[in-house]
Amino acid sequence: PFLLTLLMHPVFFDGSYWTTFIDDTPQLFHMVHSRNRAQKLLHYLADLAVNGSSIKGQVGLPRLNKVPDVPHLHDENNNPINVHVTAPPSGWRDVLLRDGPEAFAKQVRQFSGTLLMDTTWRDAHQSLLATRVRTYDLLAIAQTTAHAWAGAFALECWGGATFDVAMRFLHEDPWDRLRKLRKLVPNIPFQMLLRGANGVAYSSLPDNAIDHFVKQAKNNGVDIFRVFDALNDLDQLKVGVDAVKKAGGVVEATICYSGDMTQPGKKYNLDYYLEIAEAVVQMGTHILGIKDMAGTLKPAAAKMLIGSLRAKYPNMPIHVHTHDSAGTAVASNAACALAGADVVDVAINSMSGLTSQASVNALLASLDGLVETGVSEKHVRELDAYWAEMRLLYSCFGANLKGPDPEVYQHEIPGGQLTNLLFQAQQLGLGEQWAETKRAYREANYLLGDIVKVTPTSKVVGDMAQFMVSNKLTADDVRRLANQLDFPDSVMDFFEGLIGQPYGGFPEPLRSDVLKNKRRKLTCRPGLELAPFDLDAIREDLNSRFGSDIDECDVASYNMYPKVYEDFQKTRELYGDLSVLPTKNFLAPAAIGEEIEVTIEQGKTLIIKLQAVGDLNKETGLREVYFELNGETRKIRTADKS
Ligand code: 3PY
Ligand code: ZN
Repeated sequence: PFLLTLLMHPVFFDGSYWTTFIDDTPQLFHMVHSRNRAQKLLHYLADLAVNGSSIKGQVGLPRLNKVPDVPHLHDENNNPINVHVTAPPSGWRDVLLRDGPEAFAKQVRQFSGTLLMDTTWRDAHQSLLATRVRTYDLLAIAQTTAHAWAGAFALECWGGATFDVAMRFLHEDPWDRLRKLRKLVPNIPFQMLLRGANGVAYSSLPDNAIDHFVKQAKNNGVDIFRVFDALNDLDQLKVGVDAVKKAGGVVEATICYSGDMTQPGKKYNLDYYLEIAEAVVQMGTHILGIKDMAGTLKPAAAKMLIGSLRAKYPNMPIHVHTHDSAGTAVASNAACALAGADVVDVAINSMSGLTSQASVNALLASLDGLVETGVSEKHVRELDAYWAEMRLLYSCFGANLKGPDPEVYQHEIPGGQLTNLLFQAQQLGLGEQWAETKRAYREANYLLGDIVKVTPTSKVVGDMAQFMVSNKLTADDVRRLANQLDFPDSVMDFFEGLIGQPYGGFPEPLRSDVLKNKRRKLTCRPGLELAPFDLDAIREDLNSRFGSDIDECDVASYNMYPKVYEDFQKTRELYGDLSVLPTKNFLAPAAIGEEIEVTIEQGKTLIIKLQAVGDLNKETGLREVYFELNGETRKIRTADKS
C-alpha cells in the first residue's frame, strides 16, 4: 500500500521534478527515507545472519548478550539522580566558555590540588579494546558521565586512532560521534589527541589541511587539543599548535617521554626534556603536556621531571599522561601530583590498568588526605558498573594480557601497540613469537637510532621488528645487508624524513644504505614540500560522488583518509547509518525470534525480529532471510559468502 500511495501521488505520477516533490511533500519523503533506512539495516542484519561478523580484529562473540545497563548515580542522601531531567553540575567547560583559553589555563593552574582527565572514551579503549567502542555505547552513558565526572579537567574522547577506526571498522562517522556527545555533555571539556603535522593520520599533510581539520574539530565540539609530534620534532609540532591557536582551542603542546631518564647515559635525559619544554613554552602553549605513551615514567623520574618543570615554570599548567603497562601508573601519577602536576590521566576502573591508564579509584585512594582532585569517588565508582559490562561486550577485541609487563623498560612499546602486537602474536598461535617480537622491537629501536616511539614512529619500529623476526635477521645482519634488503614502506618513509627529523639525526651509514638511490633525504619538515590541498575542488568532487549533504567535516575526513572515507561512504550507501544498531547486534548474528529495538532518529523506533534464514539456493548462491519489521514481514536476499 505504501508504494502504491507513492506511485499514485499525482506529482510523482506525472513525472515532475523529484526535488520539488520532496520539498512539497516532506511527510511522504520521510516515509520513503525511513523505509529506505530500515531496508538498508535489514541488509546488514541479513548479511550478519548468513555470514557472521566481518569486523576486522574480532575473535569470537561478545561475552555479554544484552545492551549494558546504565547505572544510577546517587546523591549524598542516597537518592537516585535522574540524569535525563537534572542538568549536570557546572564544570571546567563553563569556565572555558566564560573566560577563554588563557584564563581557563590560569584557573587550572590555581586549582589547589591535581585535576583528573578521564581517558575512557579514547585512550583506554584504544589501548585495551583495539579502539572498537562504538558511538552507541558512549551515547548511552554520556549523560550519566556528565554528572559522574562533573569535576574532571576533561574527557578525552576523540582523535588518536578513534578517527580512523570509527570509519574503517565501525562504519560510523567520527564527527557525528563528537557532535552527539557534545550535546549530552555540556559541562566537561572535551580533549582530543592530535598528531601534530599528521593531524589524525600517519604522515604529514599540507598545512592548510591541518588548519582546516582543527577548525572543524573545534567547531564540532573539541575544546582542548593535546598536540604531539612522534619525534618531538618542534617544527612538526608547531604546525599543530598554530592550527589550534588559529581555531581558538586550548593548546596542550606535549613532549613525548621516552625510556627511563633516571638511568645514566640515556639519550633522553633531564637536559633534553628541559630543552624541549622551553621551546614548547616559547611556542605559546596554554598547557604543557608530558606524554608517557609506554608507561616507563617511574615515580622517581616523575618527581625529578615534574619537579624541575614546576620550579622552572611556576605559572604553566602541567598535564601528565602515562600508561600502566609496567603496573606503576598509580604510583607515577601520585608522584606527579605530589611534584606539582596540575592534571593527570586516569581511566574508569574496568577500563584501566595493563596497557591503559591508572584506575581512577586507585589513584583517588592513593591521594586521599593528600591531594584534592575535585572528582566524586562515589560517582565514578557507580559509573564503573557500566564499563564492567562493556568489557564483556567488547571482549572479542581484547588481547589476552593478564598482568603487568616489566619488560616495557627494555622494549618501550607504547600501550596501544603492545596490546596490538600481542594480539597478532596470539593469533599466530606462537607463544615464543611474542618474546621474540619484543626483543626485536628493542633491537630495531636502537638500530633506528633510539627514537621516540609513538604513532607513527612506533609503527616504523614495529614493522622493522616484524621484518627482522620474519627474515631471521639480527641488528648486525640488517646493518651489513641494508643495501640489499627490501625494507617495509614505513621504514623507508622514516629514513626519507617523511615523519620528521629525529633528535640527534638519522643513523649513518644505515640511512644511506636503506634509501639506496630510491628516496630523497629530507632535511626540513615534509609539509613544506607538499602543495596545499584545493579544498573547494575536493568538496565539489565529494559532492558529485557522494551526494549533496557533504560538509566540511566530510572534506576533512577525506583529507585524512581518502580511501577509508570512500569505503565508509560506500558501506553507508549499502547499509545506512550502522551506528544506531545495538553493539551486540552489530557484532553478532541475531538469534531466531530475537527482537532488536533500533532508534533511527528521535521518536522513530524500529522493532526488528529475525524470523528465519532460508536454505542456500545453490544456483544463485543466495539465501532468503525473513524479518518482521514493525509487524510486517520482510524478505531480504543475501549472498552466502561461505
Ligand atoms: C595515538 O597517536 O593514537 C596515540 O595514542 C599515541 O599515544
Ligand atoms: Zn596514551
